[in-house]
Amino acid sequence: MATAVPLLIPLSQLSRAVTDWVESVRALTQPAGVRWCEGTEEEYGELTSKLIREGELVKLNAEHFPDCHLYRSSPSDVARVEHLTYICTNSREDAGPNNNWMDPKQARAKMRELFRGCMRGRTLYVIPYCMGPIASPLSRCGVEITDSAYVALNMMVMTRVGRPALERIARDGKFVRGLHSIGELDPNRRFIMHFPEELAIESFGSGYGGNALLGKKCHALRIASWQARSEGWLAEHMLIVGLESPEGETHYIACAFPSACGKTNLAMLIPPASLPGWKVFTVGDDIAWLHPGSDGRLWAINPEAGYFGVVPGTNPETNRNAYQMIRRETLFTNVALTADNQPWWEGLPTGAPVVDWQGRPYDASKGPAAHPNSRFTVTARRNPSYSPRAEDPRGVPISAIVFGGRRREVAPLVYEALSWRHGVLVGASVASETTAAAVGQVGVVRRDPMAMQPFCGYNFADYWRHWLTVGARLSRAPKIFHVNWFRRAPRGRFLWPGFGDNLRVLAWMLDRCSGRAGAAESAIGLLPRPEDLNTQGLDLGQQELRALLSVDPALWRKEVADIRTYLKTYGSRLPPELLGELEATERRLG
Ligand code: OXD
Ligand code: MN
Repeated sequence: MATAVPLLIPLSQLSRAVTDWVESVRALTQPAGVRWCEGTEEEYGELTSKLIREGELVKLNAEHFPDCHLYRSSPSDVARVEHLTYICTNSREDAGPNNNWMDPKQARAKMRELFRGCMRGRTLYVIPYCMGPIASPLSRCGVEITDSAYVALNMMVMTRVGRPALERIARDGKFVRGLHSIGELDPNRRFIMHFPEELAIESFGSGYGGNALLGKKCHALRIASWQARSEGWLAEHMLIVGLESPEGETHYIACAFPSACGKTNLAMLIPPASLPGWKVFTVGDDIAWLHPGSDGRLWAINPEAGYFGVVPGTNPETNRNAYQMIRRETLFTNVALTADNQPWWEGLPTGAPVVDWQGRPYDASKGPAAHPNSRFTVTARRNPSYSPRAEDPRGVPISAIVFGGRRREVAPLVYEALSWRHGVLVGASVASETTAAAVGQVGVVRRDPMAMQPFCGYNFADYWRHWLTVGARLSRAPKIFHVNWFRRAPRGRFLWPGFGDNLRVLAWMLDRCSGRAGAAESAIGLLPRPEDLNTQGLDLGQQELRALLSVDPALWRKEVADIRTYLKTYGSRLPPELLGELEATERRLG
């Protein structure tokens, strides 16, 4: 957030296209007032005080959590709603079997009726924002209109809000229009609609981050993935992290894991004491925009400016950086409280909850104290491992792309794809157990290609084709890997320690990128031999290591059959290259 500067031209006069749109939304929604957000610290303080006065925010213990607040959402509004999220393209096939589709005219008419008069008695906030460093040619802008001050606060942390964004919009002549109202927070009158052909989003009836902070999933993934295809780049659900080896060589990697599978932890990884000399720098923890550069490499920016992370499980052991980072200037959503008004969540080694996430006296028989999808919102600048390159307008060059899922069995700890084309199949085949980040059953295995199942704004078949096209333009393409930190022993215990020790696997990858590490061929790709992984200082037996690196042909033949059934649902639009790669895997399995 910037500090206030004297205004020369009022914000509301900087871009005619924005002003006209705001006026048409004002006429439809009939708010009591309109506020153009500057994104300054003063404004953040002012909105926070207003919400405290209105009983919507709780100020937390100022000694232990200075400038931290708690927001409690409606109990029926705690996660993304994939079944109410639509891609509204003129042709149904363009949205694909991976999306809910609605005819854009029908969707617009439906939303118009929901939005009509919905802001009476409320303030309409106009939030001009930039996704990505303001001076980067890779960044893109949008304007969100919302009637939620909580959403406005979150957007000020998660994006670059205010005058520079609006100036850029005036120059670019293009922006994503995001209209949001919490409505009555009625799950039966809740829709998240995307109109990629018009660069527009309409979201009604939810205040939850992924449904309401329109710069995040709606713009930076669903709309941006569509824009990226027409402009020749990729918008991906990936963290970006820089790893500096003891020899001083830094590589950046981009990793796609489904929601709540440890992306924030990996992005802020603390090297274990037994791997001295390594340094880790966070560029982003959730979204990457990847552009082919003129040097044949893939360059990445993080379009976000903050973190909207899952709180439960965060502690000094799992993520020391995040634990430190969220001890001041943090907005918590749906955590529990201790007797002295400190936030509390499952996985904290100290303190005890007395009030649960719904504001009721804590009663263990009623479920967890903090909601499993409770969140922190905090500026990236508070992250002790924030990369000095994160604000670089050119982005960072990517050496490796890593896909992963949460699988008890089948997928080994790590393997390397044989080529970019094979890597696209590996990404397209990602499967993972579902988590609390979305409404629905938790723990069921589903296909989540490139971790984009909830976020790809168009037909996956076209998206995979686009991946193949982008790869063909890269003379120095990143290597592609797959990881599974969640493999279990037959009795259910996790085989791999995870967290900081994941660096051991990443170190092997980087050595593969530099041509220094060995690997063994397998039917599904290249795996480290036990001696290729540094396991020094780990309490890991040879048998466990072998289990982690094993590929069971019988299980994999079944997996390949499953993948084929899944890919075939994309019909004739499916790039034949993917089936070709799948057949080659099948032949290797014998
Ligand atoms: C998120 C998600 O909030 O993926 O990042 O659900
Ligand atoms: Mn995410």
